[in-house]
Amino acid sequence: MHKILIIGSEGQIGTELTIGLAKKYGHEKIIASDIKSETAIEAFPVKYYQLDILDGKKLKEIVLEEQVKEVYLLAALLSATAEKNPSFAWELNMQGLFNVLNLAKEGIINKVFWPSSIAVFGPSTPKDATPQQTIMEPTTVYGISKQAGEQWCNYYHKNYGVDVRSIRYPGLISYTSLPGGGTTDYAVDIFYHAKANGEYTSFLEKDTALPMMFMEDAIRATIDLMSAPADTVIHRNSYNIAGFSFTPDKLAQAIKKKLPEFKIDYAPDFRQKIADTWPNSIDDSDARKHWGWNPKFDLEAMVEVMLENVNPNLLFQGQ
Ligand code: NAD
Ligand code: AKB
Repeated sequence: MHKILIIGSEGQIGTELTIGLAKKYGHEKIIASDIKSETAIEAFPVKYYQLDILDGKKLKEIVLEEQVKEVYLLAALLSATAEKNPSFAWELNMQGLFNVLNLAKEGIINKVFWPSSIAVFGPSTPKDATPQQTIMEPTTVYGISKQAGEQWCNYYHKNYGVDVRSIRYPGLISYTSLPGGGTTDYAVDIFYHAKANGEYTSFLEKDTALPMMFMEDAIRATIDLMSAPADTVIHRNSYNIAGFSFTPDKLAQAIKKKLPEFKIDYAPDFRQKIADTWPNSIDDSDARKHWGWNPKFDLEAMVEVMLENVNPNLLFQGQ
């Protein structure tokens, strides 16, 4: 019975993907790992290892010991954090990927999931309905690492037959754990502040439109892509997928419909410059055609679920 390893299981995506995979395949098939000393995942407990993805030797030991055949690599520095430490971000985001791809090249594992991002696009990319294949001149270290990572995934697939699959996630919105240092984090933070004290100061301008998605859709997309027959996965760099797009103002209006007293103001910081280089909206027709992608959540449905479920205590525990 082969097993599935998640690296970066304690993060915003990892906490929900670990549970999603455990529900689908059974908790005994799932191994979670993160640089953190212990796991905070209580629902669907799975075996957990403390692992630094830069430690290729320990990674290989765990993979062999547990007979892991499939790896989901989520450990990375996100856009805002990466700008504060570009050389470490490059090392973590690239070397982590090589450590996993090389296990596949050696035939030790069979399948890899590695997430890319809308950050692969840059100021010269068409901003609306950004196509799958287009100009990509990212200006952040995060975007450069994701674009290079995409090319390496394609290279390992074409030259070594590695079955690697990838999605360019938009900004992801969820309530189970806090986001980990991205430019789209405002769209999660806003719900905690709306519930805690009815107001929020956005670090992006009122009219900055960005592509976003509710986490449940992102997890379903990830599991569907990884379960799709190999010959339907045509793009081996990464797939565009889209949920919905909004500006801070539009999100605030949607929250106000549920919490009429809610107030927002704006104090853009360094993340504005990053957001200004990213698309407004994404064309995901190839993902729809090739492996049946179809989002379920729109802005209103997402706002309703978030307001119902965010626990403001989580925000204040992290301070
Ligand atoms: P996150 O920051 O919430 O989680 C990353 C996890 O990796 C954390 O638990 C962290 O402890 C762990 N980690 C950090 N360094 C590590 C190391 N050296 N070894 C092992 N674990 C380490 O990030 P996330 O939002 O869950 O994102 C996961 C992946 O998805 C990243 O590659 C990110 O670029 C990509 N992505 C995320 C989003 C989003 O909106 N969340 C959007 C696009 C792409
Ligand atoms: C970030 O803002 O860095 C991430 C992403 C879109 O890649 N949420």
